[in-house]
This record gives sequence, C-alpha cells and structure tokens, in this order.
Amino acid sequence: MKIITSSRLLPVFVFASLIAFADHHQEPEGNRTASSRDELTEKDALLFLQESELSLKKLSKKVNRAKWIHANFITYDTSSLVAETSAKKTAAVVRLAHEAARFNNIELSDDTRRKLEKLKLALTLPSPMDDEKNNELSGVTTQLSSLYGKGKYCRDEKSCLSLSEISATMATSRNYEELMELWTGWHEIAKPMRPLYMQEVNLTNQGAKELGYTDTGSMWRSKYDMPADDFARELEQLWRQVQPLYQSLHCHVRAKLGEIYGDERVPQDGPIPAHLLGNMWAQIWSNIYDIVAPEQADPGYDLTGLLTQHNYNELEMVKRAEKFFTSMGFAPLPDSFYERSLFTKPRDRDVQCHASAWSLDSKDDLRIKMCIRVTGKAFSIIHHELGHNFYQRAYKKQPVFYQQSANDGFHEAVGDTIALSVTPGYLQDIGLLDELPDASKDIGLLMQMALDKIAFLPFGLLVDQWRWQVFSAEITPENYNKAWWELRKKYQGVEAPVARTEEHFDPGAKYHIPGNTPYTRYFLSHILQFEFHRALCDIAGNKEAIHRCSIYNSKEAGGHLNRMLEMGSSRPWQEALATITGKHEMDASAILEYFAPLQEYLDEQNKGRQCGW
Ligand code: X8Z
Ligand code: ZN
Repeated sequence: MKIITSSRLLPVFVFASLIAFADHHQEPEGNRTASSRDELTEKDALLFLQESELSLKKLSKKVNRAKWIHANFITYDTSSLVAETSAKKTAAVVRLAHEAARFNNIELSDDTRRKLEKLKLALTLPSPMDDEKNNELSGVTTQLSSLYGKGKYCRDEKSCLSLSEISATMATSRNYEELMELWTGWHEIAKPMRPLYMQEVNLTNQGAKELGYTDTGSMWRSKYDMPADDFARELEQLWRQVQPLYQSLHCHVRAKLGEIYGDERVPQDGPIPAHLLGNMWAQIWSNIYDIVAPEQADPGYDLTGLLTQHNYNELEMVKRAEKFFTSMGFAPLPDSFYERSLFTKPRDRDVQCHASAWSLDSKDDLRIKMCIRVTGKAFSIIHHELGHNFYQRAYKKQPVFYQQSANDGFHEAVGDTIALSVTPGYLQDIGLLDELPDASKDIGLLMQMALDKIAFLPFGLLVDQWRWQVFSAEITPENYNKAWWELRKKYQGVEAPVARTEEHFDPGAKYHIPGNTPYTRYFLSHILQFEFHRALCDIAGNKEAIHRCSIYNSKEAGGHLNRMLEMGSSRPWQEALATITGKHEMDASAILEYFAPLQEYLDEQNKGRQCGW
C-alpha cells in the first residue's frame, strides 16, 4: 500500500497504495473542506489526510496492476497503459502534495505533521502541475524503463544476448577480449536513453521546484528525518569509516588480476579495468573469488555447487528462503504469492528481469519477479526480495502514509540481513553441507563475502552522487559520461576498458538510472544489515564471532525484527533502529567487526605493494 514512495517508474519494490489516488480525487467541498476555511486547524488536516488516504487506495491497485503487467510483458501497448495510469496517479499525488503544503504554518500534532510530510515527499519523480508536462514526463519515464527491459546485445540479427546471458558469461570468463566485447555490447543499449534522460531531469526538476525543493536531488535527500545537508554529511562519514577496508581489498584484487591478465592490462598503480571483476558494473566481485581465493583457506565448497548437487530448482530455492523467515516466527507467504510471482525468465517475450518485490494491494497480494538462475548469488537475492515482501506485510496495518520502511535503506537491508545467516552451520542444518569447514578456512568465506559486501560500498555511494549533481546541474548533459567515469574512478578505483565519449550514456546501462530508483538506499543497507545482524545475533544468544552466527530458528530475533518492521515509517528511522540495536545512529562498526579478520589478512598480503590509484 501505501506509499508515497513510489514514482512513476517501477520502483524496485512497489507499494500499491499510495499511488492510487488519482482518478477519483476531488477537491473537498463546502464547509467540510480545509481549503474553504480561513483558519486551518488540526481537524482540517485530519480530514484532508483521511480523504487523501481513501483516494490513494482507490487508484493504486490499477496502477500497480498496469506496472506489473508491463514489467512481465514489455510491449508498445503495456507501455502506453503504464504511461497513462501513472500520469494520472502522479498528477493526483502532486496535487495532494501541494494541498498538504497549505498546512505548513499551522500548529499540528507531531503525528499529523509527519503524515503531511510523508505525503509531500511521496514521489520519486515529482512532475509539474501542468497536465501536458505531467503526461510528457510519464511517457519518457516509461520509455526509459522499457528500453532497459528490452535491452540486448546483438552480434548480428540472429544472435542476441540478454543481460542474464551476458552476466553468466562475465561471471566465469577470464578472456580479456571476450569480456570487453560483452561489456561494450551491453553499454550500447544506453545510447538512445540520453535525450530521454535529459528531458526527464528537466521535467522532474520543475516539479520539485514547484513543491518548494531546489531540485529533485534535494528532495531525495530530504527523506531521512534530518536536514538534507546533514544527511549528505552522514553518508560521507560512513564512507570514511569503511574506505580503508575497501582500499585494502582493491589493492589485493588488483594484484591478483595482474597475475592473470598481466600488469600491462592491469597497471598496478592505477584503476582496475571495469570489465574484469565478474560483474557488468563491477559492483560485486564474488564471481572472481577463484582468482583471489586465499591459499590454504578455501572452505572447499561453494553454494552454487551445493544447490546443483542437491538438484535445487528455482521454486525450491524460493521455498527454502521463505522457510528461513517462518523459522523466525513470521507467517508463511500466501498461496497467491506462488501463483502470481514470476521466477524464471520466459523464453519468448521481453520482461524486466531485474529482480523486484511487489505488494499490489498493500495487504497480502505479495509477489516477486525475478529471472532466477540456480546460483548462490541468486539464492541470496531471493532472500533480499522476500525481505521486502515480509516488510510490506508487516506494516500493512499502518496508515497509508507510513506504509514504507523506516528509511529506504531499511527496506533493502532486511532480506540481506537474513542472507548473512546463510552460514556453513545453517547449510549443514538444512542438509546442503555434510561437514563444516574448519575455522582456519574462515578467511576464504570472509573473502567471498567481502567481494560482494565491501566491493559494493563505493558503487552504492557514487550512483546518487552522480544523479544528485545531474539534478542540481553541476553535471550537465555535455558531461554526463565524463562525470560518471570520474566518480567511478574516484570512489571505486575502476575505469572504462575502452575510450568513452559523450555519445555514450554509460549510467543508463545500470537498471536504477532508467528505472529511477534512488540508489543511496543500497549503500545504507550495506551498513545497516551488519548492524541488524550483530544485534539480532546477540538477541538470539549467539556466542561465536558474528561472521559465524545464524539467526535461523530464533523466535526472539524474529520477534524483535517484526516489531521494527511493523512500525513502517510511523516514527523517525533513528527510533526504529534503536528498537533493534539500542542506538539512534547508523555506524559502520558492525561491518568492520565482521570483516576484522579479513582486514588483518589483507594487510599482510598487501605488504610491499603500492596501493591506491
Ligand atoms: O536492485 C537491487 C535488488 C532489488 S531492490 C535486486 N539491488 C541493487 C542492484 O542490483 O544494483 C540489490 C543490491 C544492489
Ligand atoms: Zn531491494
């Protein structure tokens, strides 16, 4: 339901309700209405919120259905339907956001004020009040999303590769030229997005200004229960805490890649070519674990192998992930989840394969859409997606304005927190692993985990550093691509494998740019999930090092988690955080504690190497 969060684009997790209100929204009438009063009061605000909630609920189902069908069946017609319904919804939410602003200077209870604020900040891409511009924005947004969903790399007319296929090869190939071809081929899909993206930025910035924000980026930064500038500073501080660990990992991985590809191709004092890290965006590196596996500390198994040996299929992977949640006391997912979700890539049509979790009715109509492959990574993404669904169901009783997570990083962190408990001990419990690896192999396991969780951090940060500067016009269309690669070099220490120009639009080759999903949430989630994991492990009575802890079967941990999830966004995220960790501030000490043994190992390995780029 609810929420305000969603935009005209397909949010990666989708809330039905908020969105709905558009069609039937009418200006309040007669003396019932707030607008007709000279002096607005709390009562007027409550009435306005009540009416808003009703109209939102009415519309949202329709919009979400259209979006679901479009994401599962990308055609000219489904795109048109989404553009149309989304335009109506957005227009309605924009209207309500403007109406909510009428109460800005009225004395109100904290709760009423909070709901009005949530309503004002509901949209990801606010549109201008002007109908034509609103329709234009909706059309452009849908086109961008379709372009990504239909994206393929075609060597020639007969042989086209989907992103899933390209990714599978990039995970395993160690052939420099082949990797380069796939990387370059995929990035071609983004070229036609450039003019559309420019148009989108202009239009949504106008919408944000009309709502009183300097630009859409500043509106995004205002969603964190603190002044927007303080939030940006908070992010920098978190990054400073984890940066040394990232740099150590980068240094070690670069040295190992040099051994494989040669120092001419991987210069040992510069950024790493972005196509060699096992992932299209170099955002997670665990696919090249074999290249960096610590001698004598390899755990001797990998999850992909175990799933294959035990003949797991896609459905069984989902059921197994669901069982983790139910083992902690959460109710099972409804049958409709299994009837309506999409688990495998259809052979004969275009679907948006990027994994997402949906709540269509803001109650129990929960679904995921994912092109699952039988791999360890996909198993972890399934937990990620189910985390969204269990969150959505937990806050369904909240008023529509609070049917979202405490902040957007929380939504992304829940499923990942559970996946951190997929330890060798857990795998043994569920019969996938016969023998536990000896503790001396922990470095191998930590390395694997760091290649995903630590490698991700700078990418999680830079995507919105780019977008915020695009919205504020510090980055202009003439510099879109140049600025993108400057940020990728600065934060990640990677560089494009071939020269790039402003004809390219490389940010568009990442789902969340054409999809307009804010990305800072994933950086936050990577900090938060370790905080949640450490705290829930304490609650579960864990006595081991946190990287060995699993909260499987712990009803105590489940109860605590559920209490936080049920709050939705009804209270500031600082309070929600404290219900689990006892602290009101995010901090990176948990992720650093988790990887402390690996930091020691990396320091040893990096002795005598020149790190940095
Ligand atoms: O988009 C996602 C999820 C859906 S919310 C699959 N993630 C980011 C990405 O793939 O880029 C999860 C981690 C980062
Ligand atoms: Zn997610």
